[in-house]
Amino acid sequence: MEQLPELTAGQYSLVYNAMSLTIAAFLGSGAFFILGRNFVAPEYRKALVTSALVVGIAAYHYFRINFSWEAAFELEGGMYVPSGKPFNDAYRYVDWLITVPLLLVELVQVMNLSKEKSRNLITVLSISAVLMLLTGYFGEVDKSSTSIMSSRGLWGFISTIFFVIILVKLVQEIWGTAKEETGRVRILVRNILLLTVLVWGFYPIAYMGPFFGLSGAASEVFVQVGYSLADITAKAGYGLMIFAIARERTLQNYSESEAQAA
Ligand SMILES: *C/C=C(C)/C=C/C=C(C)/C=C/C1=C(C)CCCC1(C)C
Repeated sequence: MEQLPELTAGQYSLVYNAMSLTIAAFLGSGAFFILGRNFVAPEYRKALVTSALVVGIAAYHYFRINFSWEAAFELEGGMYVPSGKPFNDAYRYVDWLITVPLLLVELVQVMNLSKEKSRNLITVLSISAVLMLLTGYFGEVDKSSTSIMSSRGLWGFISTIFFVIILVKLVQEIWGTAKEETGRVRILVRNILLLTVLVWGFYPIAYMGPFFGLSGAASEVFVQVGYSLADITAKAGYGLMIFAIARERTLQNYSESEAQAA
C-alpha cells in the first residue's frame, strides 16, 4: 500500500473538495443527460443513456474514494496525518475499466456508422481499453519505483501501446467519417476528439509522476485534484459534447417540432 504523506489542512481540504465537486458535477450532468433524451431523435437516445450510466457509475466510485480519503487521515495538531487505514485508489481503476469502454461506445453511438462498422469499432476500442487499463494497473501497484526501468515503467509502456491503438482508431474511423459531415457536426466531432486526446493524455502523465521525482504531499494533491478535474472533463464535459452532437444531428434531420415530438 501507498505510504501517505502528512498534509496541511489546506492540502487535505483541496483534495476533499475536488472529490466533492466531482460528485456534484456527475450527479448534475447525469440528470441533464436523462432529461436531455427528449431533445434528441430516438436513434441518439441510447448515447445519452450511456452518458448517464458513465457519470452515475463514476459518482458512486467517487463517493467510495472520498470516504476512503476521509478515513485515511486524522487531524492531529492542525495537520492531517495518515490514520493507518489505507487510501484505496483501486476504485479508480475499477471505475475506468467500466467507464472508459462506455465512453467509447457513447461516441460511436452518435456517429451514424453502419451497424457492422459500429460493432467492429466498439469491439476493437473496448478490448484495447481493457488491455490498456489492466496493464496500467499492473504497473500502478508498483508505487516504489522512481526509475523508468522498473515494472511501473514497463507496464506503463505496454499500456501506452494500447492507448495509441485507441487514438489511431479514433482518428482513422471517427475523424475519417466526420470529414464527410457538414457544418457544426464536423466541428463538434473534431472538438470531442481533441478533448479526448488532451484530457486522456493527462492520465499517463500523472502516472509518470514518480519518474519525475514527484513525491510527498504536493504530488499526492496534484494527482488527486488532477484526476478529479480530468474525470469531470472526460465524463461530464464529454457527455455534454455527445449531447451537442446528437442535438445538432437531430436539428439537421428533423424540424424542431418533430424533434420535440419524436
Ligand atoms: C473517465 C476516465 C478516463 C477517461 C480514464 C482514462 C485513462 C487513461 C487514458 C489511462 C491511461 C494509462 C496509460 C496510457 C499508461 C499508464 C497507465 C494508464 C492506465 C494511466
